[in-house]
Amino acid sequence: MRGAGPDEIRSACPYCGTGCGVLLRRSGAAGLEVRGDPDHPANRGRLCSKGLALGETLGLEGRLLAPRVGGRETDWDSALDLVAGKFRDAVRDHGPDSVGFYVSGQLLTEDYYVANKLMKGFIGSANIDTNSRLCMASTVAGHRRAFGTDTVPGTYEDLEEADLIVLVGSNLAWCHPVLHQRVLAARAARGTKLVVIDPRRTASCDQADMHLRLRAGSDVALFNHLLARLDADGALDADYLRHVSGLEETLAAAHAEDASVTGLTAEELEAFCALWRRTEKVVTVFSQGVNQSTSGADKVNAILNCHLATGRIGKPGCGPFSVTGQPNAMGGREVGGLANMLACHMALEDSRHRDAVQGFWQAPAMPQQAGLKAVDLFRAAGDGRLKALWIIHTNPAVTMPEAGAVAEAIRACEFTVVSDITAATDTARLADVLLPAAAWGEKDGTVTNSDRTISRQRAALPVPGQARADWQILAEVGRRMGWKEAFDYQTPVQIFREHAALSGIAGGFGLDFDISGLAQLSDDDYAALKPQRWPVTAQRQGGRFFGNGSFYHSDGKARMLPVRHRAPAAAQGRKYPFRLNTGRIRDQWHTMTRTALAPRLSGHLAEPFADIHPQDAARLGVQPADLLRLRSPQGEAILRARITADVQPGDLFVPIHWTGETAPSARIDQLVAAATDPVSGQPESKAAVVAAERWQPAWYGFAVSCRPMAPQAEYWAVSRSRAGYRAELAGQDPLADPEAVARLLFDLPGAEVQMMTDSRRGIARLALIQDGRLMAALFTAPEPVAVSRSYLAELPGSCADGVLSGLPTADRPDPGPTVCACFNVGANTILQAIESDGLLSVAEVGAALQAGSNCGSCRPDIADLLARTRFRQAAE
Ligand SMILES: Nc1nc2c(c(=O)[nH]1)N[C@H]1C(S)=C(S)[C@@H](COP(=O)(O)OP(=O)(O)OC[C@H]3O[C@@H](n4cnc5c(=O)[nH]c(N)nc54)[C@H](O)[C@@H]3O)O[C@H]1N2
Ligand SMILES: Nc1nc2c(c(=O)[nH]1)N[C@H]1C(S)=C(S)[C@@H](COP(=O)(O)OP(=O)(O)OC[C@H]3O[C@@H](n4cnc5c(=O)[nH]c(N)nc54)[C@H](O)[C@@H]3O)O[C@H]1N2
Ligand code: SF4
Ligand SMILES: [Mo]
Repeated sequence: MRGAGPDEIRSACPYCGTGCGVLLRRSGAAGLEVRGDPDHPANRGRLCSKGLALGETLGLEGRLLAPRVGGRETDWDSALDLVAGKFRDAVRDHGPDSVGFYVSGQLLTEDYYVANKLMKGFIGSANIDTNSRLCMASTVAGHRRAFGTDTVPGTYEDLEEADLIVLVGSNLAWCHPVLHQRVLAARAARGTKLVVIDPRRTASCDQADMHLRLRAGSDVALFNHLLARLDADGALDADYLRHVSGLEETLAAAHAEDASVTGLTAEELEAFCALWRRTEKVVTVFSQGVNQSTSGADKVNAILNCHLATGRIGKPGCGPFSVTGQPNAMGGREVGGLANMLACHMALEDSRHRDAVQGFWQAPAMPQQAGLKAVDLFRAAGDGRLKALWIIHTNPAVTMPEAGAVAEAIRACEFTVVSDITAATDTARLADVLLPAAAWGEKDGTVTNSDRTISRQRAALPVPGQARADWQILAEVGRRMGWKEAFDYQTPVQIFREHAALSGIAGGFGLDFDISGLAQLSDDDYAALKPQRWPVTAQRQGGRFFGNGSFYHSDGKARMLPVRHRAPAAAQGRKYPFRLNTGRIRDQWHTMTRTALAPRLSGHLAEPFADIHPQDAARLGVQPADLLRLRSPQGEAILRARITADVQPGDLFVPIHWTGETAPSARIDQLVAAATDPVSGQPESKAAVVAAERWQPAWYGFAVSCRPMAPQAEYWAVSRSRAGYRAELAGQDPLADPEAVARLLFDLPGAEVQMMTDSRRGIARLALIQDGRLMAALFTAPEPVAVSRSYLAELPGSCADGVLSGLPTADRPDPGPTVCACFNVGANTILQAIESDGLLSVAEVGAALQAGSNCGSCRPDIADLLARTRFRQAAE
């Protein structure tokens, strides 16, 4: 692979915590070509579908380009004076705890550092929390309980040196695709065993040797069982246990556990324990199936207990490995972005640490205790305790549990500010002031990935409109609140140096996070900074932690912690019989403000859905493509049913990505109760309870259009296609006048309407044509519309022949839903090639069609298609 060319700029991907390096080259006016950086240690040139499509998501469409107050554009001076004034007044009249910041693990370290310094050191409150509360908080709590600090002990190389990788509550194949590719490559090279622990069958199970479909929330029982078995079999590491306290109580708790709550068979449990016991090099990778739970911190400690007791930590190919979700989740932990942390892994509850940070910052006021955690922060905003709230780089009206109440709270709060790059988000719509931020590709700073590697993000595009980098906006407000010197930053490197110097003080206290070796970095050094793993001091550079058995508790030992299984907070019952699991899909990022702009990323799964088991579907009378209505005590949703045995009977799975902008009835966090882990404060996002029923509208619709649509129906979902937009619709009131619906939906007063109706079957098909070109088309029917969607989605803009049949013609075959987003290859194209060319393997499909030959994220889907055709051929 080619190294960086002279016109290429090195940066890092803004999506997941894998932290892949990218090379950016300017192309066209606002365009960037993006490829994987062959020299970056996280990815060595690889990228996944989302990283590869970055270039398609950078246009100015939908961007917030000027400050807005009360919906009106204004200049920076007015907006910033207003924000600083409101925060200053609230602090003066009601005290520092009357204001709050809610920030994001997607902020750059420099942005994050300034936000934390402003709130904790100068406003004097700890009311700054972050979406990492919904993401990493349980791991942070678990690490601190076991290690005395929040340290990820291992490195990515451990994934390649392990002989057994256990994925717990992690769909690595879709959520950290490049790491998954590294795991699969190592597996091919050395036969690494792969175990997936997940109640649901996911793409990560495709190449797994074992899939343990445990009951939701029962991970503690499983790992306690494992620990008890390891003990009974004499497989503990007595030597390493000299560095560990708490063994006896922990073993007692483990032996008392009843593993039957996992729902796994004795054979499954035995096979898993035996594999663990006989494999020296085990890495346990975990993420949201562990963290997002009311026993999240206990799940983390149950996993850490097994690694500590067997000394499988801090050595090549060994260790617990929490993979971070957001690109700078780790950086946020470093700067102390959580309401219960201080900068640089120092502890808010430790007065020596508080004094040291206060002295370093010359800070007028430091909070003495933890601030409000995310769920409580929004409750305080809703009930009037918070007088001013600033939300930066996150979309809580969609992604917080009880999202309906959170939206109400944002609306109710006297003064809310939102910094975003997108003008219309569910959260931005509720704010008093909108501040336009510079986006990825336009700004400079650093991020830290899952294995503690610090990388530079670099600007390659001009900052559009009046947008400013987040750190600049925060520093401006700090200065206007009266702290001119403390926030006198002109460039991000000044902030970076200050952060690195402060970490030296943490290092002086013997803490892990110490990058003081970078505190003297010149501007040029920062410009050229290569990816490097912390710590970075005169004595040490990167590497693993804990191999030598030295930990950060006052006795220098690690702690094993007795933990016991607790069921999820909400109990299933007659009224709410289903367990609602939520998570991610391969090609979308969170609330889709950026990924939904790339047509090829929308082609994989174009509509929100609920996975339901065939038995449950049959019981509820739900047919394929029907709509489902879900109800919880908190709210309700309507989504497409996908009938699949990937979920267990009684479980549902719904993706988190759809919003008021893309599918208002599918905002799933409206249904999720805000039950939180008592230790970490992290919400239980994966185990709400709901009722489900078939939702029978009067009509269903499918529409395509060159231009944005304005759907008005009980159910709708829009997405991007290469030719424009596509939408699913369903309405409760009988459709008296389809043409009137089309006119409203498409707003094309000049277009000629061709219509075909079949009143007996209640079907209508309309094409809107202008200058001989198809502008839009609408298909309605009393049952789910059966047309060839991926074919129709490509038609707008072309001459309109034959569109009303809804079916592909010989010269325009239907590619089917996108499987390979890199080369835009659809399911039908692949199926056809499999059949006509007799293709037998994923590699042969790649050779014939390119599909799956680039990032690899779709290889599991291709394997599925191969299996389906083989199955069909066998049955014929
Ligand atoms: N494509 C894509 N990738 C992403 C993101 C994205 O939005 N899109 N977001 C990024 C972010 S911020 C994050 S945090 C990560 C998240 O990455 P992951 O944690 O891998 O993703 P999720 O889909 O949230 O959940 C993982 C799995 O937990 C399982 N699970 C649910 N309940 C339980 C349980 O009780 N026990 C166990 N063992 N498993 C359970 C679910 O079935 C699901 O398959 O992804 C990152 N990467
Ligand atoms: N039910 C359920 N809920 C969940 C989860 C789940 O698994 N299940 N997962 C949770 C997790 S792990 C996470 S991390 C959260 C994620 O949830 P959020 O962080 O709320 O979602 P995003 O869509 O990433 O929001 C990022 C916002 O920042 C804006 N933005 C982009 N670039 C910039 C920039 O440079 N500056 C500024 N100021 N703004 C920018 C985007 O337009 C967008 O509005 O969701 C959580 N919610
Ligand atoms: S795996 Fe994909 S989303 Fe994650 S950092 Fe790499 S390219 Fe970006
Ligand atoms: Mo996350």
